[in-house]
Amino acid sequence: TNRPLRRALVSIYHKEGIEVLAEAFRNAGTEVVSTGSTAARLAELGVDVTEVSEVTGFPECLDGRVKTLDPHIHAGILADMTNPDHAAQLESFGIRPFDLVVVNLYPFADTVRSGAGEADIVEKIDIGGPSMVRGAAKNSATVAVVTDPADYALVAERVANGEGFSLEERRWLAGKAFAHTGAYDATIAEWTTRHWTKPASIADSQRALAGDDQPYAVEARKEEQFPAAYTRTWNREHILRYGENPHQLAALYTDPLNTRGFAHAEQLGGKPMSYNNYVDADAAWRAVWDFAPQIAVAVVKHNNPCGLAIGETVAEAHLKAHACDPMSAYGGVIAANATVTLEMAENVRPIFTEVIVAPDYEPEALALLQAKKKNLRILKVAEPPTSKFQFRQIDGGLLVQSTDLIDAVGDRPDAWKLVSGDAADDATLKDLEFAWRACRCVKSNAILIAKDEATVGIGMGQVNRVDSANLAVERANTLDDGRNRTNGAVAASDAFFPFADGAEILIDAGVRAIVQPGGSIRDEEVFEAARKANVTMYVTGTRHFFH
Ligand code: 93A
Repeated sequence: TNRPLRRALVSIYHKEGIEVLAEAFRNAGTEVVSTGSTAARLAELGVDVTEVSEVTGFPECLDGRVKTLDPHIHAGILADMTNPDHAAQLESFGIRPFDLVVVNLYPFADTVRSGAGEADIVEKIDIGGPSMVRGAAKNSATVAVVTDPADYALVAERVANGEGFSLEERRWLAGKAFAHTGAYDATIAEWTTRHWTKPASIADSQRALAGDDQPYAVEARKEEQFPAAYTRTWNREHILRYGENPHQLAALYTDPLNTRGFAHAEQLGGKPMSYNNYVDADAAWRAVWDFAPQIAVAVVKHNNPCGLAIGETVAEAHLKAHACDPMSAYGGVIAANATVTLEMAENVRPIFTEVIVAPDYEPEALALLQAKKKNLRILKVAEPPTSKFQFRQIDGGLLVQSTDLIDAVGDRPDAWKLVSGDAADDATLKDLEFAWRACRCVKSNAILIAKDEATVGIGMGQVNRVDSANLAVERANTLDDGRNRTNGAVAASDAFFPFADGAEILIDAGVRAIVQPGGSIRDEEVFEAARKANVTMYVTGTRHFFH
């Protein structure tokens, strides 16, 4: 089934690696047909090359938009030479078949990422290239197709030894080629559907055609915010050492249209990032940005915060966050939403830490961490989190939701309703606001106790709210120095109290104010428990489940 590579069609945008091909073609005397600048480069390298326009009898035109789109090329690619009728037809047209097609497509994603304008981006939508690739891949019965420069050496070997590829090998190449054009088109679809959204005129016409005189149904409005399918493909950035456990495979994939976001963190020191490092550091990174423009630091372990605080300085925020639960902070991940200072770096130095992530580092801070903490993974991420949507895989499907951003960044709790006790004074209100924002990054059921804009006890991930409340109180009051940190503190609950018992645990522990969504059918019982103890309670009307 091997077919010698006697005639090749080569059209490659990136010319890296072309020397390898040129040398093989030259020595084997392969007939090479090629497009404009590829032909020029091959000729420079001493290959006897035929221009595509010579084969088609038609000049490349429309600024290169039409080069290879011609039956003289495509019949040569698509003729199944194992079929005598195809062979006879080609013969009658005076067209010779290709045995090899090597294509490297216009760099669409690179052009988007470079920040180029729309006209440049559109011009980089390759039409002729994918047509050749798909034609050759369809006709793997007789044609070998190569889209991956990593395979050039393989092609050179098979050109040189005169053997070409077997059917099995051509099919493998065809699969790679279809994956390549599929991903290429998916990326184009992602960009176009994101940038060219449904205009009101279309929505109007569709509504009229459906006989709907209602002004914009809610469902329709929601639907328009989602693409029909998530078409974007992801680039495999690198293989990770292992997954959540050493026996699991893992890799990091990134969005081909984006160089932003946590996945593109710049690593300035330490061991390679592990799967769990990425999960925890990303959680910590998202947590601190809920507080911007205030300076915040989070310490995260196993995807949950074991300390979170805001401060006048980043060093102060870190000390406050660390003090919440120094035992759990061992081996944790630290995130800051402000430049790490030398003072903070000195405080971090004695603490065993897996990862630190921040928008930047003072030069002396970075030097200290690099010199004194060789294993610490130091990450720099220039911008706040970018994801507007979150994805979660379920078996056979994908759940998509918009990111929970309500009450983040600067929203004042004006809409909170006082349901028990006196209105909070400014300091208490600040703590309540802090606690309410902080409980968003705690796995449900979340009960979070805070004082002086720092967490002091966090109850997370429990299957009932009473356990979470007990855990939060216990964590707050088990420091070596025996301090009672719940007395006079405030508490937040990520969702309503279904019964009064959870709230009562907090009240008995001495908290002076509680914020929670409200909405339980037993709200009155919960409010009554707070009123009896003269504890301030606000309901927010929104909740922050986080599973
Ligand atoms: O503009 S195109 O879509 N029209 C075509 O007919 C065509 N044929 C090949 N782009 C086309 N190509 C692409 O040109 C190839 O995919 C390759 O990326 C590039 C190579 O052109 P050159 O050899 O002139 O650099």
